[in-house]
Amino acid sequence: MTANIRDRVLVFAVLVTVALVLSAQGKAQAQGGTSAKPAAPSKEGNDKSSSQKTDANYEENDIDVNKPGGARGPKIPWVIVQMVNAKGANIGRATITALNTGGVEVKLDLSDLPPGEHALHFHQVPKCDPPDFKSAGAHFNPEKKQHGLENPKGPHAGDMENFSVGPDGITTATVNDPNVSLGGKNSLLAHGGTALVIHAKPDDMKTDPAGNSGDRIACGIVSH
Ligand SMILES: [Cu+2]
Ligand SMILES: [Zn+2]
Repeated sequence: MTANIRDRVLVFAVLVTVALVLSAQGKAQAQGGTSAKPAAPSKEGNDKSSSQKTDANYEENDIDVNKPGGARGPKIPWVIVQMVNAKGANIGRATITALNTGGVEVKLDLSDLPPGEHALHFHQVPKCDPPDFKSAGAHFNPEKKQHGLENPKGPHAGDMENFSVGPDGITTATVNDPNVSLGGKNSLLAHGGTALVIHAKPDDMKTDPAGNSGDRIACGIVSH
């Protein structure tokens, strides 16, 4: 009988120990869960730790599509520009990427444009007030040159080749500008940024100051 009682006590003790261990684990998990759930303290903590990261801490080519102005990696900084038309309606976007060879590539993904050839420039003021977009100022020209890729006294840093829009009003054209950067010489992002402007007509590539390219029909701010 005593052996039987001792066995029962042993079994009871083991069960209590197991129960205590399980309950301790449960509490630990519950505490972990509740400390992760409240948005305020946990998120603040995350933001602090991420804001302490400098750009130098990111690996090369580490691109975060959720970061506005997204230039993270030291080698391929890029900026997305939302373009609006004269009515102030969004017509798509331009993606500006710094090229390893210098300069930038401008990839257009736009719709609702008049078919045909159009001028494309960087203008000096990061302000796009429809309908005329005069707020964007003159062509981006930090080197004080004249307008036009074919002008012997040119070009403005913001001058580019024309691009064309299909009969459907859509363009996916890519245009390069070898004379600007996203952080180096003639940076599009310095002094608050610049504006990317599309004109009604093509650029004649030589007439100062704007290549006879007509009205400004679309505009987007280039900034961080
Ligand atoms: Cu222009
Ligand atoms: Zn120009």
